[in-house]
Formats: sequence, C-alpha cells, structure tokens
Amino acid sequence: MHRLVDLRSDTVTVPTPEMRRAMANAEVGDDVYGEDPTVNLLQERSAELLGKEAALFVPSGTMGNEIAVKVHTHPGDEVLIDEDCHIVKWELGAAAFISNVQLRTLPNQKGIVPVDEYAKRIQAGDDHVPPTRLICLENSHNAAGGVVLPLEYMREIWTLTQRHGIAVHLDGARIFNAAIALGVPARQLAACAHSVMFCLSKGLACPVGSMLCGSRAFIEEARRVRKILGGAMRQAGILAAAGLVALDTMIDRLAQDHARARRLAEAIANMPGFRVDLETVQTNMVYVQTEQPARCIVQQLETLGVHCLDVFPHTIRLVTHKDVDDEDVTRAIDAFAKVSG
Ligand code: TLP
Repeated sequence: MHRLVDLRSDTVTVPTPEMRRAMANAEVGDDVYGEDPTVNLLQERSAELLGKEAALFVPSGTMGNEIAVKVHTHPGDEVLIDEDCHIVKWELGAAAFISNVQLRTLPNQKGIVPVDEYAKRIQAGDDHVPPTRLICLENSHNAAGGVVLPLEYMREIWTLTQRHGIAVHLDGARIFNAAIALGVPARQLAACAHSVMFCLSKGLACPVGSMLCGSRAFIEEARRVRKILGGAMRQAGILAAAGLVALDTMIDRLAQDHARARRLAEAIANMPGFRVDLETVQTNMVYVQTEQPARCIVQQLETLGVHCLDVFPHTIRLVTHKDVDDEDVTRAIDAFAKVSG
C-alpha cells in the first residue's frame, strides 16, 4: 500500500529530521521579553535576507498580513488590492474586522492589475472620500495559479506609491518561489514594498510560523499589534529553530517543486475533461479546470490515493512540495488519467 500523494497544499509538508533535531536542541527564552535567542536570530536573519531593518516572527501568514494592514492604516482608510488576493478571499474579512478599512478591490488578469488602474483610484481623501493609504500585492499569486508578478511591474507600483506617499505591503507567503521563478534575489522583490510577509510553514516545510519584515519603526508597532491579537508567544525558539534550518536548506530546492508542477501540468493538459492554462504554471501550483464538478473528481482521485483541493466548483488546485517526489507525480498523473474523459 502506497502512502497518499497529498497535493492539497504546500502547508501539509512535515518538518525535516534536521528541523526536528534543531527544535529539540533550541536555546529558548521568553520572547515576550525579547529574550528568546533563537527567535531573535531568526528575525535578524529574515530581515537581512529580505534587505529590511527588522522582522517579527508571527504564528501565521494571515496574522502577518493583517498586522501589516493594521499598522499601515487608520480606520476608514482605503486599501487598493486585487480581488483575488488571499487577504480578500481567504482571510474572512479580517481587514474589516481588525483594521476597519475599506478594501477597494480590482480585477486582475493572471495576477496582474494594470498600474494605471491603481493610479486612477488613488485619492488623497477629503470631506467626501476616504484616503488611499495602502496597496497590497501578492507574489507569487496563489489564486491566479501561482503566477509571479514580474520585478519590473513591482517597481512600477513602487514608483507610483512613492509619488503619492502611500504604503505597499507584499504578501510574499511564497516569495522564494517567486524569486526562483523570476531568477532574482527575493530582496529585490522586497525592495518594492514597505512590509513583506513570508511563510515558513508552506514550501519551506516548517511546522508553524511566518515572518513579517519592514523598517524598525514598522516592526516595533507590529510587535505591539501582535500582542493585542494574542500572537505573542513565549519559548517560541522551539519553532523558530525550524525556521533557521529552513532558511539554510529549503529555499534552493523549491526549483524541484516547480519542475514537478510543470510535469504534472503538461501531462494533465493533454487529458480529455481537463484544461490547464500552461502559461500560469510558473511555480509550484497547477490549477486544473474540470468539465465535471471538481468535487466529484477530487473524490475519485482520493480513492486512488491522490489528495487535491477543489478550490472552485470547476477548479482543482494541485501544489507540489518537498513531500512529493517524482514517483508521486507519476502516481498523480496515472490517477488523473484514470478519472479523465
Ligand atoms: N494559503 C493556504 C489557504 O489559506 C488557501 C493555501 O493552502 O495556499 N497568503 C497567501 C498567498 C497564502 O496562500 C496563504 C495560505 C496565506 C497568506 C495565509 O497563511 P496562513 O495559512 O499561515 O495563515
């Protein structure tokens, strides 16, 4: 009996033996007092990696994003964001709930909102309209198929926001996937935003945690908001230890996940009953359009030992990660072939 091939998300990855050893041996302290040396080191290394002054270890990507929105805005402010971003789609209205901001959502084409469309909507605020305070971007862009926003595009948005004195937050849950796909250092993408969140718990395979990076002043305020939200942890070095191993060992290998996603996509694209837009397969995700209801296909695949997610009524998402090897990809392709038609 084979183990299940779990393609639901890269969040299902389990820590490596090296991570578990580092976790067991981690030097810890009370992080609410700033006394956990392992958390402090992870924060320093994360900030350095992304070219920012400081960083904060947070329990989840969602919390990292929402802290950023809170720190950048005041209640009643407007945030420009494309309508398929995780912050809009999958954070349960948290920006309204926590920050009392208005998300002004814009449609995207394969993850891209033309810069002009942002420009048209930026307003200073007066007695009648709210001020635009923030633009949120996501790279790689999950709901658009794991596509990457090109560096040049990020730079154009940065220039626009600089001109108007508004902030940029980058949901870089998978920033290293984006950086590898684009062939640029992650810090160049991060340079186009005031704050960046990246996840340790996805392709980097840590059990828990995300990093929020930004200026020293931003992180100081973010730390206060994290406490308000109940996200300040104590001997969190146990978790941060895995993060340090991830930064050393898990980034470069993401290229393998991209190659496997490509192989999956190309095979499934040729099967009757399925459609894959190969242009969007740029990182570790494959979105498959299904003729039959996606739920039905997912259930059939499950009986064949392959787990995937029906993200929309006629869309299945497959995500490759370190716990999916070449043989697993072959098994997934065979399973799709059996249920196709
Ligand atoms: N994404 C999860 C689901 O919530 C959809 C997944 O399986 O892909 N930003 C982006 C771009 C994300 O994809 C996610 C998680 C988050 C933020 C939130 O991270 P967590 O789950 O740590 O709160």
